[in-house]
Parts: sequence; C-alpha cells; structure tokens
Amino acid sequence: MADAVHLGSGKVRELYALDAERLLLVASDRISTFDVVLPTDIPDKGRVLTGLSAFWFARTRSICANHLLALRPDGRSTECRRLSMLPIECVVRGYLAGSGWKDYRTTGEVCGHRLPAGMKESDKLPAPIFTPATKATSGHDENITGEQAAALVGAERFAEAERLSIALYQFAADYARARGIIIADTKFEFGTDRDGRLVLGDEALTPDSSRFWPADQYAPGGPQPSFDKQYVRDFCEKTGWNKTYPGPELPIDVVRGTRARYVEAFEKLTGIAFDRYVKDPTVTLG
Ligand code: Q0N
Repeated sequence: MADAVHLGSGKVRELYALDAERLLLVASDRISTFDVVLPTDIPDKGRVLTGLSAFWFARTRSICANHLLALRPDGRSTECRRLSMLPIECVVRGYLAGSGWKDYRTTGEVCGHRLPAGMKESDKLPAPIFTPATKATSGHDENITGEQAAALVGAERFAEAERLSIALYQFAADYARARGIIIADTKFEFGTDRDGRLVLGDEALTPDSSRFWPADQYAPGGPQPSFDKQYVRDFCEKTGWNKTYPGPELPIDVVRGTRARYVEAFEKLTGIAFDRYVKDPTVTLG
C-alpha cells in the first residue's frame, strides 16, 4: 500500500487510489450505531463484510457487472475498478422499516410508491420497491421520488438502476431467507465504466448496507431486532447515552457477542467456515 493515495473515508471504510483504473476499498473493524462510530472495534467485522460482499458479487455477475477485481490476502481489502459513481443511493425495500415506515405513516407513500392502507411497522411489502435517496454531503441521506432521481441521472439510467437493484435484492433476499436471514432492505451504489456501462460498486448486501433480521424472531407490528447490532444497541440504550458523539466504549461481552453475530451471518449466508475465509479469502469467489 506504499503507493496508494488516500481518497477518502467513510464512517467505517477507507478508499485509496492504486492507479488510474483501480481503487482499494479497505473495511475497518469500526462499528457505528445511531450514526455514531463507537470507540471500540469489533474484531474481524471488516473481514466479514468484505467476504460477504465478495460472495454476493461473485454470485450476481449474471444479473449485473460489478467493480470487484481482487480480494487481498488480509481479507478486508478489495481491489476495485474505478467508476464514475451515480449521484443517487439505490435503495430497495422489501419490508416497511426505518425512514420507509416513517414516510408511510405520515403520507401513505414511500418515495412516490403508494402502499396498501393499514400496514404495520416491519410488514412485508406486496413486492419490493425502489426508493432512491440523495447522497447527503453532511448528515442523513434524503429520500427522493423516482422523478427526482431520474432528473439527476437521466430517465434511461434511472430505469436500468431500478431494474438491476430490484433483481439483485430479490436474488439475495430469497437466498438469505432460505438460510434464516431476512434482508429487509438494502442500499446499492452504481457507477459507469469507460464504455458507459452500469456497474455495481461499493459494498453490497452486507449488514452495514442493509437491514438483516433473524427470520425466526420476525414479528411485524414493531421494530425488529438487528441480526448484527442488537447487543450494541441494547447496551447503548442501557447506559443512557444521548446518541451524540462520543459514543460509549463497549464491554468485552458485548464485543464478543457482536463479533459472533457477524461471523454467524457470514457462515449462514456463505456456507463457508469463517476460519477458512481468513486463511484464503478467495474461497468466497467460487
Ligand atoms: C466510490 N464511494 C462512496 C469507502 C466507500 N469503484 C468506485 N469507483 C469510483 N468511486 C467509488 C467506487 C466505489 N466503491 C464510492 N466513493 C467513491 C463510498 N465510499 C466512501 C468512503 O469509504
């Protein structure tokens, strides 16, 4: 990494330029909750997310091209094709949660999709919906209508991004549901390559870019426990923390329990022992 130029930081990931065509995406072990990065790392979280993302990239190539070029032996770094990113977040929702639930409760719609009356929080939608958002430079992403998104990227790009996003979500949600995990919603980021083709970038279908719920505890009519972050959230609620920076340090039992949940999600979804992944990250690509 001696000659990699740091391009930017997300809350938990770093992006470097390798050369004119390639980037390096590095997933740290940092965890955020209530939008605040906590001072305590979750060991191997970055590897779990990188491995899961690579697993999905390898299995969705027939739906959509993606930016993955190679996994580094550290298991947390991905060499990617450099793209020109679309200025929208491509969110797909299969269930009514988060800002989708809030918008439905006040308007009966989510991003211009009119939904049946009388739905409860966390209900499954009649069919997955595409609910784009703008990339907020500061603070929270803002939901926009399809018309607003089409004005930002063009009507044809919008239609293509919508079709690919729904197909990717449908594939992964069916796959995960058969393995005990509900993917309630997810966010994709697409870019275009030099030939103008739409390519899936970023991380994909991880617990950081999606809501993962344990299927055996699914009970609509209220919020669902998070597959990965529930121990962290419960601990943070218990401390009386006001959810502004800085967050609390996590006790060792919360760290261990949370790490175990990430590893469990990885193993349930991929069918690969996490130890095997650590020895050879390319096992996810088969
Ligand atoms: C890119 N972001 C937003 C890492 C994640 N393949 C690509 N080509 C060009 N640009 C990007 C990608 C990708 N992926 C994606 N920013 C640039 C997410 N970042 C935020 C910082 O941490």
